Amino acid sequence: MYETLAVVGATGAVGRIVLQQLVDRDFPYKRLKLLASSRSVGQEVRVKDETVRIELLQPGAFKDVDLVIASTPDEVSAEFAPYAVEEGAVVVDESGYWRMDPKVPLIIPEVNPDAINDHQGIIASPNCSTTQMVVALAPLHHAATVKRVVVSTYQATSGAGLAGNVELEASTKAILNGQAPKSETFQHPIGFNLIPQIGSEKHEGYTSEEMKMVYETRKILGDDQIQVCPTAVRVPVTVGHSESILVETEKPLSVQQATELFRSAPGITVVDDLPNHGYPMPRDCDGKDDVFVGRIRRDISGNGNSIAFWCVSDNLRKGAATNAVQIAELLQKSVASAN
Ligand code: 11C
Repeated sequence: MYETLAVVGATGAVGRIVLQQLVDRDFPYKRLKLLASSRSVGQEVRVKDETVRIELLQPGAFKDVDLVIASTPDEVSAEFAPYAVEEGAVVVDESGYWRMDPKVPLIIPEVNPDAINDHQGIIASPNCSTTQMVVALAPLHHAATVKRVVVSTYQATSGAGLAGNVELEASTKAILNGQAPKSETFQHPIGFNLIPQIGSEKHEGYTSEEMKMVYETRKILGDDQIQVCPTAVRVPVTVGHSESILVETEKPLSVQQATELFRSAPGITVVDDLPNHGYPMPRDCDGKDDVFVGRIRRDISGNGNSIAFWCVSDNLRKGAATNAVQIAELLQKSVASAN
């Protein structure tokens, strides 16, 4: 067992859920250490039946730590993860910094658990919009080989952290009160709006968020031939990313076969009853750990090898905290079976 667990970034939108998940999932550890930047040092956080004081994230902080779950901006992870590993810890990292490093496994436990055996101290958890899409694509890929994906996302403001939700509320209130809404976290006012830009320009007019969906999907599914055409859009919803996905497979899949594959895949709940208005929506998925799939239908514009569906997941849970804690559970199991 990893005895001393450190959570880095425990006061952020994802870090708070990591702590809650550790309790809810009865994650085994003997000692918990919370680390953060100087802004949060000294704050006390209640975890299960103990009060833990936040300590400074700095070299030396990991000398007594075995396992780290970190939710920080990329530049923070770039700096601390190497010294955490040097000091003897294994880091499960939720930032984008390490994901495409060939030495770093990028893991969704339901999809590619065996990749954990190759870790060299850092294990990355994917971007939220990638994770839910790949959980849904994996059973189709294994049965029929995914060739091409066209995806449009409808991403919640909490993807930008607590500040994103604060801005949505302030922006909505300002507009309702006839005032000019501010936009500091997002590029434009988010109240009563949609913003078709998440991240910065990265490649041929695609944003960094969109290119994460391209590169990370290929790495997790272990297939560089998969073509992904993403459009990532910020929407005025606090929690729960939604995605409209069209997937083309090498072998044809009927709607019934695709539905059966979704139903029997781990981590997926199918909600698909259009006549009775049954389909996944962010409000219903908030606070849940699964990836929800519905509106499964034949691509009526295609040649018989493509399926369209709708996919929703809590971006702070399966898209971030839950996946990271599941990776940590996988590590615990691999350590237990090695002993
Ligand atoms: C968003 N997907 O919704 C982003 C947030 O690479 O982990 C997560 C960024 C990342 O804004």
